[in-house]
Amino acid sequence: MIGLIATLTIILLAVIIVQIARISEIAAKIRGEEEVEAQKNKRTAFYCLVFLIGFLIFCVGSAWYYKNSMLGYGPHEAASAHGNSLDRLFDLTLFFTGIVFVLTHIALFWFSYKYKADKNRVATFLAHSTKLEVIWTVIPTIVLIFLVVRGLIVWNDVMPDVGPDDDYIEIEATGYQFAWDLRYPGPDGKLGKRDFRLINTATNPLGQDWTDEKNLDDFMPSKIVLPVDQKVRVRITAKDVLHNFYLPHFRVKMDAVPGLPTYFIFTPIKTTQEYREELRKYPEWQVPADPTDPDSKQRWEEFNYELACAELCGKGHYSMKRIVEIVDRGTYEDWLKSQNSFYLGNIRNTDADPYKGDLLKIEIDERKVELKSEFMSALESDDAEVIRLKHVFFETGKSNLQDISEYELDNVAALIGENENVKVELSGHTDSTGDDDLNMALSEARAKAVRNYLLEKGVSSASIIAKGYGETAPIDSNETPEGRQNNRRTELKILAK
Ligand SMILES: [Cu+2]
Repeated sequence: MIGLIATLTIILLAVIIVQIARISEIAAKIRGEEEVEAQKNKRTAFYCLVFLIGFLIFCVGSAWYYKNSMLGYGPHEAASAHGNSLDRLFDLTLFFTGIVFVLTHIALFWFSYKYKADKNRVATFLAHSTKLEVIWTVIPTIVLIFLVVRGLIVWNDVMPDVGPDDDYIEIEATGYQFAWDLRYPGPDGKLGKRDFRLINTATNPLGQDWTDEKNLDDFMPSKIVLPVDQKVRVRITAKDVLHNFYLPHFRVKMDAVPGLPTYFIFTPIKTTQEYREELRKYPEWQVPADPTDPDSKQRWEEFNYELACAELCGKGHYSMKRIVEIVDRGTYEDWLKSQNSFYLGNIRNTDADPYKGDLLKIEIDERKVELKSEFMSALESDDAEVIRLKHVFFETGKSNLQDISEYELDNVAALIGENENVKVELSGHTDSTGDDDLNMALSEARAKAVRNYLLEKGVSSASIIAKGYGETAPIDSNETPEGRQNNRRTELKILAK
């Protein structure tokens, strides 16, 4: 129906235009060509003036109407430390170009009006005017020098790299068609080495070199989380074509170039929640986020900072969005703890792992924390809780401790030493393979070996007893290799505290 009306309207307009043209032709014949031409000129000149006024009102009006949607205005003040200086630079440029824009438009249309065709007037011929040349060279030069110098000052303020003594977090973003791989350095605070020859889409998307220990704790989250008021350096790279790392709310924008690492340094100064509170003051943000569901949360509540790709890099370009969350220091630390190393989750003890079978420093450190919290909660608990000494290993069929057990046992010795009144039982357990009596003897010998080690480390003999349980207290099935492995174990139980 709408299509039909539109078609009819167009046909009607065409007919009207043709008719007007005909009437003008006939009128021209009657009144003479010249007079009609003069009238046409007058009309056009008048329309030029009308257009000028309408156009300028439209420009100012639309800027006013959309002012709260523009970065740098309304609720969209920059959320980074450097952002404000960039915004003011844009304001300054807009001020000068705005003046030029208005003046040139007024001149253009006013002249068209004032000097419309007049048969009594002859054009002035001006071959050269030094004065004019000087004016239109000197004024733009002064304005441009001012803008360029201001720009350079801001550039030098925003773009320098971090110094050796700076306190900053370094993260990494790698663009590819069509997503970002994000990488955080893990507890050591350092990103590990990469080599493009090691890239494997399935098992090693970034080509991390696992022989570099700095890689072992790196993790790859699905969103960027950063603490407020903390300087951040982002390493930016790309794997295939040109992308662009763009955080509009922080005024961060940098090309991600394959083979040429770039970076950007910024300090977020508003948490996501603080930014939402700013938006909340504006009526256009107080409407349901989902227009079809009036009960959905409001737009300001659903707001999130985002990372986008600002390079038109292919047809899936729009999907390169990632959420950015700015939080307080405590929330950030908790989030860090909840993240798991890519290496430990995907590579550890696979064929790609150069440390297959070895115990790693990060595992030893993690275990120390875990053992301490198990020991502490056993101390606080009213039940006699059992702690499994996961990192105590013996030579097969013997009671000789393997060297790597020392970490775990040194930690146990320290924990008992810190709690003077504590009394513990060390128990040895075997699986059901082989003779019952031999298993009992072996488990006793192993428990004693652990006790002896702890005594050597200065634990008082009154606080530990050692006991062998043989195969009598399994915690898993003896039918499977994993079950049997679980049953061969050393445990610690707190008897008194
Ligand atoms: Cu892209």
